[in-house]
Amino acid sequence: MDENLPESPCPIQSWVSQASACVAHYAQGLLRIDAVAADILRVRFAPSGRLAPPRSWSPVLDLPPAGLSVTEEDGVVRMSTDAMGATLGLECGLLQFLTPEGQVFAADLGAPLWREVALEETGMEHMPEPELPAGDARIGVFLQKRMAPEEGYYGFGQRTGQLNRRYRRLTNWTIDKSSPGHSRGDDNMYQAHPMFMAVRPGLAWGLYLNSTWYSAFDLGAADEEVLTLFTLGGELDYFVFAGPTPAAVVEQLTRLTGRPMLPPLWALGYHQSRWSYGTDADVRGIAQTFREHWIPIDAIHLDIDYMDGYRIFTWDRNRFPEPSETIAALHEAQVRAVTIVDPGVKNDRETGYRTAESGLAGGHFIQRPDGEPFTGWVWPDESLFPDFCRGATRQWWGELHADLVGLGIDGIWCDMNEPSIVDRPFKVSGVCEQPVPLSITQGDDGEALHAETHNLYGQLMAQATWEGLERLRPERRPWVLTRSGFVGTQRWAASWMGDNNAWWEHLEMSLPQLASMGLCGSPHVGVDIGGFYQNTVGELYARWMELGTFYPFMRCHTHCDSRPQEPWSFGPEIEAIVRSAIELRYRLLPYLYTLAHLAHRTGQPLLRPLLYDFPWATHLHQIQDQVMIGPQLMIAPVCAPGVRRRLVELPPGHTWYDFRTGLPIDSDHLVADAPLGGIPILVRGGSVLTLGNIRPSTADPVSELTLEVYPDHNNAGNWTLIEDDGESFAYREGALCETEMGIAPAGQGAELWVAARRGDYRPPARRLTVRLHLMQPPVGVLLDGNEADGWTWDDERHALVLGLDDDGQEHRITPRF
Ligand code: MIG
Repeated sequence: MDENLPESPCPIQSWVSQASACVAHYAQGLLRIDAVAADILRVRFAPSGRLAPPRSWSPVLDLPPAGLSVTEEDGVVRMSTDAMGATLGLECGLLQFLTPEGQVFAADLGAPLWREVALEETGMEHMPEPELPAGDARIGVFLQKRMAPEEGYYGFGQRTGQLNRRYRRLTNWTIDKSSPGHSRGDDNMYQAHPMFMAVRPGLAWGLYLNSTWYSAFDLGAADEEVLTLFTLGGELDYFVFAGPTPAAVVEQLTRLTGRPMLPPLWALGYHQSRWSYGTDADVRGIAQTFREHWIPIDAIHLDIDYMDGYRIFTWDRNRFPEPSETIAALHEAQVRAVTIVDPGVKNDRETGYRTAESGLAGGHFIQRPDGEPFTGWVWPDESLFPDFCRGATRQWWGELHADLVGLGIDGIWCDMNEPSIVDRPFKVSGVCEQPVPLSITQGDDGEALHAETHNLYGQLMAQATWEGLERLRPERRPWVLTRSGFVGTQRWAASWMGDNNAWWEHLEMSLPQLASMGLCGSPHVGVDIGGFYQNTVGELYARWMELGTFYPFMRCHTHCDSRPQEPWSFGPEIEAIVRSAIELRYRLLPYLYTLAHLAHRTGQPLLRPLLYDFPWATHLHQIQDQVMIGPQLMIAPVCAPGVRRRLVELPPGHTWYDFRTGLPIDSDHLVADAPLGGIPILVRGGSVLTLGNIRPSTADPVSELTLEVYPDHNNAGNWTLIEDDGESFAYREGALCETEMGIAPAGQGAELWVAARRGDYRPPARRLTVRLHLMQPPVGVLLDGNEADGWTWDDERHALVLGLDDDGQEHRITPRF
């Protein structure tokens, strides 16, 4: 890589300050720094001296710019906003960033460099053309920054391997990581997130490399203390987030690239899938068996076999004689229906296949330079591929969902959208990948090369789908699941991590994987519970379901060749464990749904690594087999067979409670019992955990709400339960119900206060049970200052229990000792 490096672009010859920007000219190349917000600086460097044109499909939103003050002193240009600073040395051309206190981070080690890059030097495989397209596409830009010795590097989106990626080299290019699935040493997967946060004692800062081209991070792999940013495309464009905490970085990233969508409530329930429940009878049978076995469920997924010869937006009428009746039967059983849709449109011009015809007529498919549509092979054999970079194509794609919406389909599952394409029919031997040529142009007027748009294929498909559903059914929030994605996909879709294996290693890997997604602003994630490839066994299935209870997106899914993977498939003992795992999911829904609202407001992930909530507890940052679920719960799953106990680290500064026994633990760690069906679940002191009753599906309202109150040392803490109708956009106009509640000191103990409800949404009438966990039984209890009767003391769980009607008024429950 060191050969033919250009001369340094230095020195900087001139600079000017504009409203919220500083533009500097190197001897060769242009540098522009924009304060897109007080806590987000954008840096662009173009060796050619001209910046790339804005793209309609850019993942970055326009934010109101912030003030940037720029001064020069002793050969250094100093820039500052209210929340961060930067300095640029005029002679050396080095840029570095500063906290308001003057702490340096993300400091350049050299000026940016660039040179022509050969295809073989990249990680892009199986490309149909021998070289990168001519021009900017093959100009790689490099920038080296110093890695502080104590910094860990987290995020990077959908990855295998460890939470902390320091010392690795990672590339960003979406591919179908298909059979036999992914494993630990892999690099690219289905989604690309050129985004990370660096965490050191006292400071977290973030970086988003705003390039949809092939790009890479070297995180000290080549040189221990050197971070290298690399991208093709002839321009380096990156955003630096000031932090200073991991939570602040995620907030900044999602302010810039969009907040996560708010899923409908049902989508947080349990989903059952396999490749495929392939007939009307299969689908009805699964729903019915769930009901007969009293196992809660909210959704069943229909994989590719519902279609007629894999033609998207059609049904196989032998398997599903009357799809509307199949869907109605599911709805009757309070089960939602999700259908898969692949981007490949069968290149069928003979049989009056409307999707192909209307797409060809509208010019919606990716075209070769000769004007003929590009084709490749997928499930429907030779297929055409929509150009989702075009606004009119996204519009057309959205409308194609009208029939599915008309049938009552509740959600759309976008698969194969990396896009995944091969060179011949799947059944013919010797199948090879056949990616879209990088030199093909996409977008309105062919504005961009596929080399630039490739990584966005899945994101734009998800966007087109979400927007289509929104237009077709504006009264309901769309729900879209996507396999491929990019930074920004969170605005439109949930995602799963693709084709895993029924291996303990993959159960374990799901934690750093999903935690990393959350740090990249994509909170609604899950993996195939039980494993996709290969046959799972009862113990692994039960352990996975116990963990899956806490996945933001909880779905069991498996390959067409694997054995049945429904909750009852492994005998009554496993079924009982799995039933209670799913029941716990339903009890947690009021909490999880509040977390989904918080994610929608600030990006905060539902599932997150310990470093997110305890950035100051640096000794816990490498822990990846325990995660937080929101700020109140911590789980410690079992990730190996035969294990019935495990070590649990308890972050300092809090009393922790065992969720099952309700009892406090006074230590910084614990060797916890973890029988099958009983993975350790801990509650942080200071929490008011809101639990609902068990119900067959979210179609039944919560009829009993339990407030589990866990006082901390200081008898403080509060929480706001957020509710709405679970389905519509009315929450945007204030149809919300927010109930603030908290813990306050009272005598030698703690009391609970509940504020009056706020907002225009009224939940259905229900009972409220307060369970106040205390060290000793009280002698009496005051409800709103009056002696309460009817309270009890739960001796086993050390809790005072009091029931009342949830009337939405202010209440105070005070124990007397
Ligand atoms: O070539 O639709 O990751 O979840 O079951 C395989 C069939 C295509 C890959 C997805 C998987 C899905 C399967 N699909």
